Amino acid sequence: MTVQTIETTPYADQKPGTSGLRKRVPVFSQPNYVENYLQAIFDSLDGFAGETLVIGGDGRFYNDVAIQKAIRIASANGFGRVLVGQGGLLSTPAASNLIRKYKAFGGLVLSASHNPGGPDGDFGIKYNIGNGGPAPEKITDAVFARSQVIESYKTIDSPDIDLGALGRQQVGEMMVEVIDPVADYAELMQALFDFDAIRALFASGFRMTFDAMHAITGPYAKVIIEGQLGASAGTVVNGVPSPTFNDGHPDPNLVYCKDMHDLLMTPEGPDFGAASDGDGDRNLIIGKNRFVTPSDSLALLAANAHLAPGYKSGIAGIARSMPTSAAADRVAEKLGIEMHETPTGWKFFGNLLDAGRVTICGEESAGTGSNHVREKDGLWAVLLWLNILAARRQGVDEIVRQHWATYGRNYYTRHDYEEVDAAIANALVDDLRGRLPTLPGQVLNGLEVAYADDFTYHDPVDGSTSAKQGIRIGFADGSRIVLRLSGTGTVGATLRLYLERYEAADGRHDLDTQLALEPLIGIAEQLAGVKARTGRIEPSVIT
Ligand code: VG1
Ligand code: CO
Repeated sequence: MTVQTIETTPYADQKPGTSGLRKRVPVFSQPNYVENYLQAIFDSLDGFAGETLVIGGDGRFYNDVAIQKAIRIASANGFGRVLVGQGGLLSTPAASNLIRKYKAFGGLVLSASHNPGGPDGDFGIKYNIGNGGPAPEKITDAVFARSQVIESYKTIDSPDIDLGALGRQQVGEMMVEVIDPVADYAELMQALFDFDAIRALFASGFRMTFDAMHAITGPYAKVIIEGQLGASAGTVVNGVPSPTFNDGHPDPNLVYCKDMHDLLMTPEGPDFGAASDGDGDRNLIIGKNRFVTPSDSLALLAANAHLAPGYKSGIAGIARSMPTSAAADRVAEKLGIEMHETPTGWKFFGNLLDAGRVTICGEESAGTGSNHVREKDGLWAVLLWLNILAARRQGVDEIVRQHWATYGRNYYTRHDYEEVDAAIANALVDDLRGRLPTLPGQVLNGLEVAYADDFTYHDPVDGSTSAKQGIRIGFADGSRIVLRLSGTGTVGATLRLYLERYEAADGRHDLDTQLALEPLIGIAEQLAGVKARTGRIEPSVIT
């Protein structure tokens, strides 16, 4: 086996987005495309000679091909050891845990999350640093810059390793260890949650359904929920990872999990329903007759976390992404703990978690997590919910209603306009940005604009600044309109419009969400003209 230096030329489009580099498989399959990007990552890092690299993915189409390339390039660049999940599989939070637990230098997470997979579907590569979390902007910017001038990459002429066989295999000077993808993660969950109490809940007749969406969490959920917690066989559905997600869309929302939602709304249905996405970092929570919005789930988990052994001495603080509703802010206020508002994307939580300033983080896009890893964690959220249900001996609906009666309710929705012409989307955002200074003080549909800006984040830990993170328009009554462009799409542009209205603790909490937000939806259209300018009659997805 000899190390080789192969000449190459740059690809212009290797700029990482919200969560690493995401492109269609045909793009990733171009000659040297993966090799260039991996070499650009390694060229942007220092001091990894002889160190450990964790590699794993959600099992989607092209996962196996990319992993073999990554192993060769890691070996040629001087890593000492690679830890890879059996079959090339690792959920995103499990990869984060392995990096931390085995003190790896970093890791490669191969996934396009909730985007569809297959020969024409999406693929993605994300680099995580030694704390287990996504690389900060400083590194992703350097990787992009390097990818634009790359002239060669290093690899080694070695045969493919057998990803099916647990144990050690040598690749050049580097050792590859194929490990059980589930064991370390399950051990971590046992340390955080009261498994006895959850086992007793299931033994008492509590029924749940967990939809793994033919994606990565199937093996994890089967071992933990059916195996260790004793839920009946068949609780986990769609539990075998498929390279094409069975031709589905592994996005745990009310569109792609409609059947489960409908089942939970019937008397015969189970007590609790949950789902996770392609790479296992998102979660959907539905109780009997009650869908819990991700923003509410964040607030509820923060308010009740002390009921789980891992958080019994309380939480240090909460962080949420800017477009996430302010429901969690009210919990932080009551608990007298720090509250942080960060740009979209998990990488912005890393510093706050590392500094011990926050314990629980969340995003409106179905992501919640804690300081146990440095990624959002779908199964963690499900297990924390189960722990809370077991401890409180109440149903989800009752817990949610009591929460609103204590803190008030933040009605919240997100309207996505997908595959919009990029030029139209950019012009629309630029125009609105230009008019922001004129808005404060104006009264629109009876609501007074309190502030209007393009969100700039000042990281309180490292002092870095991230500008242009999304337009925020706040009203005197606490309502908000947020507009931003997605950084994860692979076709055209996706416009995300986020709408929020606060109803106090003694207000009405039983309104239909879309109706409750109708006045704000009207104002947003008046200000941004998304429908008028894109020619769309309605959003592609409403969550
Ligand atoms: C979306 C979500 C964001 C999330 C990101 C990655 O980004 O809005 O909250 O962090 O996906 O999630 P964007 O830029 O498209 O709005 V995942 O599950 O891909 O790792
Ligand atoms: Co994901």
